[in-house]
Amino acid sequence: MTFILRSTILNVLILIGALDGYSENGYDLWLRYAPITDSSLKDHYLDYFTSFHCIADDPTAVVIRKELALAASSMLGIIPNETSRSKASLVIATVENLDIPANITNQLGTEGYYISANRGQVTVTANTSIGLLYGTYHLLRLTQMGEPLGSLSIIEAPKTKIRILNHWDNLDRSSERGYAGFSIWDWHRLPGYIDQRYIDYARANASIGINATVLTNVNANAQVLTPMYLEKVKALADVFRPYGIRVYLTARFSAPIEIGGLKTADPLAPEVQTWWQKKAEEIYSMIPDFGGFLVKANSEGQPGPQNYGRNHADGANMLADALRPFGGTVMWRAFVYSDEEPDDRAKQAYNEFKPLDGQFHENVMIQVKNGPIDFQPREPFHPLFGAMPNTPLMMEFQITQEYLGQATQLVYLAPMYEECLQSDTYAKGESSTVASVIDGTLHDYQLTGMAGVANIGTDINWTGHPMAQSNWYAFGRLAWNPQLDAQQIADEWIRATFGNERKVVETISELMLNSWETAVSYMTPLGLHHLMGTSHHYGPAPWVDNLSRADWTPYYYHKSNQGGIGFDRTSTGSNATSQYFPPVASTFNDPDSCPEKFLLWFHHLPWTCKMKSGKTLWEALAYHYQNGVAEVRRMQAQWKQLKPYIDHERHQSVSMLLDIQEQEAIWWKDACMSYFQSKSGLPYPEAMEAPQHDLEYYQSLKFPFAPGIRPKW
Ligand code: GCV
Repeated sequence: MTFILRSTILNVLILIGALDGYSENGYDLWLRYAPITDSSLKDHYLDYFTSFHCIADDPTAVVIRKELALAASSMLGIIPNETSRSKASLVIATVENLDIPANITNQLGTEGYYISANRGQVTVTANTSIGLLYGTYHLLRLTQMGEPLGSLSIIEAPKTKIRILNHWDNLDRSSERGYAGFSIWDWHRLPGYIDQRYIDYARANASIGINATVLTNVNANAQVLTPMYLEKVKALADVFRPYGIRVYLTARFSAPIEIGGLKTADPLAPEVQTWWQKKAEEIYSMIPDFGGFLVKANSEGQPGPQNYGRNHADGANMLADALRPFGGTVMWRAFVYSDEEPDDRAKQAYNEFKPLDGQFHENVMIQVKNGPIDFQPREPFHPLFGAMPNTPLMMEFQITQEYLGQATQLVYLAPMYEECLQSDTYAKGESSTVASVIDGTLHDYQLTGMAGVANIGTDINWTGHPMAQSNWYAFGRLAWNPQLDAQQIADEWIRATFGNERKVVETISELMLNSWETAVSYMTPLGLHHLMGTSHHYGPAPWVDNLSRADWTPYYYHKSNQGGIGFDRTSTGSNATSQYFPPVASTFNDPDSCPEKFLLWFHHLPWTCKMKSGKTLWEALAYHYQNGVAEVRRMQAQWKQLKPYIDHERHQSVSMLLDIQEQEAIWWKDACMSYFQSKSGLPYPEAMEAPQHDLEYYQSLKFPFAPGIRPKW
């Protein structure tokens, strides 16, 4: 009786569910492997996935077999049958088992692959099992995208060596600038408890070519280097190894004092050097493929070599020497600035690091943020790119949206990454793009890499905002190949995440590709930057001008007064423009040639000066803020049209977030324009919707529990 009642209720629920559409919670990311409903396409894929032959036989091959089974059962309703090579429609084998011409195998390196199709058989081959895994994921991506497999000939190899996520995660599971719940690393239950999330995290990363991860925050805690925590790190490294992912840790420079009982952390002190050498030995005895250390030193209160009168090269080289016997790398961050230094914050990293070019040991890389301030909605490229020919520089992008709408706003970041990567530094004349610095071709770097500050947490959909998954995906794809374009990446991601329906692909693609420019427009148009609220960085607070450090106030960056607005970084101002190569330096230096998107980054200009459009600067500012709001409203309308095509849960979730985004865009416009009006004294242009509240209202807003703030311990 109870059973009958329960099943009746269940049927009703299913019926209601069916009326409402099915639901997905986003956990499967871009590896959804949605059932293929088009019968001819399904028949086509059945031809290739029904039987396979996999020659590799190691833990990575186990992963390949499992992924194939998962994908084929979900997309095609079959479990592929493992058979002999001659009978198989899909062959996955390293090159020594096949007859592959040397001109192809030579291009594959240790992670590349070759996919070919011949007489009804698809072959994935590589020099290594990891290459086979990457090739398998490529094949599955094409299948999810509905691409035919009959005439494939694809040669792929990554353009950078280290493609790494940086988790700003603390041992208490809080995550600095994390907006998707807690850290996924369950330190307390490690090493005994292996969460399924670790495996799915590894699958997701491997599917886009990410091959490394830094588990801990750059604002580091030395405890992670103690034996108890290293056991836990080892457990994670063991899970990730078959997926080709190496584990790195952040090294707190003062660890020898804090956990080693020494009196100093001076990099030139022999006892400090010995301590790190022993620590490296200990780590490698547990984790033989340990990647190395990421270090934030002498920045925002972190200890470093300068505490002992030494420089960054002294500090980095000491750690590098400890790691070198084991093949480890030091990634030393160039994110340094100090309020005790009177020079423009935008210049300080260049000033400190450029003179050290060539002084770093060969297993050191300098990790440079994309722009010279700090992951602002839009920054010009960092002047260090191109300026250190003798030191490998790696890129640091932020995937988590600290300054770009956190987890309430839809902002697809690939166009921003692309703008930076395609910027021409002119370091060696035309076509010396940032991408060519990063992939090592410009200066012949032996070490190359790209880091992304992760946006991953315990939220069921991993990234808080369902659409923010695209930024994790885009980072991985661009780290693999910095030349890819944002549109192609969006297309792949949308098809895997929401399906191949044309209306869905076209609408979401347009919406995503405009979203970054839209956010810049309603937050920090025309080169404005760092207008965000203190500490949490959520929402506008351009009026803040009285913190203990001037360089943490928004006022420092916009300097608006009755006369005008903007930071004068020209030769008559801070002269930051001189850190760029000609002709970039002169282009930025002259307000007439400076791209308007960077105008107020480099120039302090009168409110009434004329823009290229004929508008005054004041009118142009108002136009951008208003246009940003209008564009969010367009995004809402576009998304609404997709209701019949997208499952209820994900559609509803993005709809609600777009409503929040609209409110936040209005808030940005109103708060910034009322504040700037208090300086310019000019009337709002007619086309701008008047602010909903007065300036005092916006100034009174407080967010003491906003997510992602650095814990105080
Ligand atoms: C991890 C910014 C962020 C900090 C971050 C720092 C960094 O200042 O607000 O949370 O610290 O960048 O990149 O080190």
